[in-house]
Order: sequence, then C-alpha cells, then structure tokens
Amino acid sequence: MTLSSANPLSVVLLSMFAWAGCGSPGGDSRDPESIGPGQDFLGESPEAFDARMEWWREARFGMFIHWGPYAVPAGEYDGETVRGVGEWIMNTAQIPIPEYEAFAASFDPVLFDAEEWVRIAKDAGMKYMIITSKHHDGFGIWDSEVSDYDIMDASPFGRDILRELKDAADEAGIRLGFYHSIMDWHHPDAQGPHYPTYNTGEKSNPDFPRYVEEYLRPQVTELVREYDPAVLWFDGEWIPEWTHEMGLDMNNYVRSLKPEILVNNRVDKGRQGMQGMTRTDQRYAGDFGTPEQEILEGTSTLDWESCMTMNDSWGYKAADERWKSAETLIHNLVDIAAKGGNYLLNVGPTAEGLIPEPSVERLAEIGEWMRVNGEAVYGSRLWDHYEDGEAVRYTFTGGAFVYAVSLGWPGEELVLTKVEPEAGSEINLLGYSEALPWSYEAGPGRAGGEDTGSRLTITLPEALQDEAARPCDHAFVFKIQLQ
Ligand code: H79
Repeated sequence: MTLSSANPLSVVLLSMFAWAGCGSPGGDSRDPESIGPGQDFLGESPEAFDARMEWWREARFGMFIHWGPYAVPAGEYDGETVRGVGEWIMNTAQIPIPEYEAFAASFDPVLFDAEEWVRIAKDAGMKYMIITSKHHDGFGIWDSEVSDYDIMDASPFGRDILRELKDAADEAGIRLGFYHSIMDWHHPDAQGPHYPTYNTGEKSNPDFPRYVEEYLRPQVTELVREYDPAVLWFDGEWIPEWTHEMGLDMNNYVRSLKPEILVNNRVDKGRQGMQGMTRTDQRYAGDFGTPEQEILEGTSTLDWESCMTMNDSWGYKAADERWKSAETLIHNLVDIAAKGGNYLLNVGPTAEGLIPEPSVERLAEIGEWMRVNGEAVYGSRLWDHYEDGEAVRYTFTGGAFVYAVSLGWPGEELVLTKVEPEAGSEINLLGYSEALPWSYEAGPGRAGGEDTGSRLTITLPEALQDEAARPCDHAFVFKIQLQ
C-alpha cells in the first residue's frame, strides 16, 4: 500500500520523522552530542553494550538471505551469463529501470515457505537470520506504505515475505534481522538517475537528502516498528551521497526506535574496504565490523561478523556452480569462532522461492556437525591462543575447558603445543564416550608466561581409525580441562 504525498496521513507521518534529528540532512558538521532525538547512542557504557551484544555473541552462526527480483534473471541477460554477483545484475548489465521493473513484475515465488526456510537454518545450528528487506535494486519484500516498489504493489505475489518470515522465526526461537541498502538504484532522488552506471563515485544526486528523509528513513521506521528486527544490517554506504553525519543520525534514530537493536558498521562511513573493520580515526557508529568474503587474519578486540557466500554469488545465479565443500564451510565456522567472530553464511533462493539444493545439502551437513560439536562454537570468546599450527584452532567458551579443534583427522595422535591440561583430568573427543589417553611434557622454558616447547600428546584409539566409527566428519573437537 502506498500513501500519496497528498494524503494527510503521510504528512503526519513525515512530520513525525522530522523530529528525529536530521534537521539539516545535508550532513554539515554538528556536535555528535546534539544529533538524534535527544540522545547520543554512541555514548553507551561498555556494560550496556555487552548486554545488548550478548545474544549475538552467544549465537555465532547465522543465515544471510539475498532475495529479490534479481532471482528472476538469475544472473542472465540477453541470453548471456552476466559476470559478477547475481544481485548486481541491474548495475553490471546496465539495465534501464523500466526493464528491470519487469523482473519485479514477474517475481512470483509461489513455493516460498517461511517455516521451511527457518527450519533449514535452525537445523544447521544457526541462531539468527538476516534477509534483504531491500537490496541496491530498491525493491522491498515487505508491505511498505511508503513505496509502490514492493512485493505487494509491484509483483503478483501479494504476500508479505518479511511478515511470514518474522512469524516463522519467532515461532522457532530464531532471531530475524534485516539487511537494508542505503544505495538505491531505483529511486529518482537516490542513484536511479545515475543510469547506466548506478553504482558510481563520479556522480552525486543533490536530491539525496530528500530520499533519506522521505523514503529511506520512513522505510526503516516501518521495518523497526512493524517487524521488530533484532539487527539492522545496512549496506551500500560507500556512495558519496551518504555522509558520516547521516550515518550517526541513522544509528541514533534506529536506536531511539528500539534501544536494544544491533546495527552493523555499514550504517556509517568507518568501514575499511572488504576487510570490514571500523577505522579508529574518529568516532563511527556501528556495533560490529563486517568482513565480506573474508575472515580476519587474527583476532580483534572489537566484535565482527564475516559474511560469506557458499558459491560466488549472494543472489541466486543459475550458472554459478562453484560450491564450497561442507568441509570448507565447517572449517570457516571453526576458524571464525576461534577468532571471536560470527559467521553469516548466505543463501540465495530462487525466483520460485526455494533455497538451492546444494545449499540445503551443505546446511544439513553443517547441522550434523553442530549437533555433536556446537558446544565448542556457541558463545566462543577469545582465549590465550586461537591456533596451533595450520590444522588446529582453539575455541573457548569461558568455562574450565578449552576446545582444540583439529581441521581434519589427526591420525594416531594429536600433538598440541599451547595447552597444559589439569593434572589427572580427562580429555574427550566430542561425540565419543571414552576418555582419550594423553601425556604432557613441559617445555624447556616459560618465557614471559608463554609456555615454550611444551607437548601435549593425545592418543587416538584404534577403533577411531575407521572413519565410519567417528562421531562426525571434517573437524574433530578435543575438550581439555584447563589448570
Ligand atoms: O549484499 C552483498 C553484495 O551485493 C554487497 N554486499 C554483500 C553483503 C556488495 N556490494 N558491493 N560489493 C559487495 C562489492 C563492492 C565493493 C566496492 Fe567498495 C564498493 C568497492 C568500492 C566500492 C567496499 C566499499 C570496498 C571499498 C568500499
């Protein structure tokens, strides 16, 4: 449904948005303390921040969903496969707006089953889902009063996808958040007029502040008020039209609507390229860093979430069959958990409404692994070490134990050089009932608290040399009691 601007109700709505603090939306420099509806949410205490982040740090594993009209061309245009990611096809193939609108007009995912998607995520061990409420193409997959370019008005489907997912996620105890693009290739006050190259640093739409006030912010308001998301995951913030001041305003505004919501660092201008962590040259908004298609080399004192695809595209791309193995995905999950981050693993459903079968299969395999080994992943936090050579990661969840995760079957024995078990304690392989024999040799010296040259040798019984007898596949978790 849409309210025309002549509609008195929309005038009331718009004047409600005006109080929200973007009095001079062009992004002049103002004292951050004065930004937003009377409160600077960046001034939060560390304790309050920790409380807000608690569920997310416990969760560690979520599903990213890229879904919109780009699933219709599925990466093909004019009979050719278009290079790059599927959801960028409008920009990459330089498709004019009216022509792209035809994809929206035929987006009719009659096989969409929100409960099934939630079940697939939950069975994989995922604790939250982030779906594209609106990607760069500008199309909204919820019932927006602000726009006609949505699932209710511009497609035959006529069902509110976000509503159905929200209900299913609530029912299953899965948190639901929304990806929302700041960049908008469809809106005349945003990047629409930049055709044929919508994503460009060369042009800047002078009407962009009006888009922010009359479209972006009202849509974000709807999303938060009507669907109560756990996370707002902004993207497309690199365009020159979006300023640091707008980022601070948006963060304050969203937090004023729902104080406990989490907002990623792409709300503001502090993100450093694809590595995704926030620059520290000034104060930027954003609760967590967003490495994209990569995992941090090491640890960070800041919260972070690596978002990654299973093949090479976020949105459904029929020709992309470069699927990562379940083993690679499990190793990524372990590596990220060891380094104190979250893994946001993407699926790109088809235009019919199905999660592609290769994704479903991999998620099921990850789920099998998580049912045995999840205790080493959920709630992981930094320990003294996150790795022991290439093939071992350490995870720690705050208790008396550390988990040594071998990224492959170790063979007859596993040798660790960075952990000393409690004398007389048991070492267990998760999913296997018998304690494993072990011996520990202290190193020749302890320099600066570092145990140098120590060796913990864990012996793996003959019975487990048979692959079929092992409790799981791909990665093996040894639970070691600390001194
Ligand atoms: O939604 C998925 C992709 O469609 C979207 N983000 C994920 C989650 C995406 N948008 N762009 N890209 C991925 C790659 C774009 C990179 C660049 Fe840049 C934008 C290069 C220059 C501008 C990022 C921002 C790197 C430097 C600034």
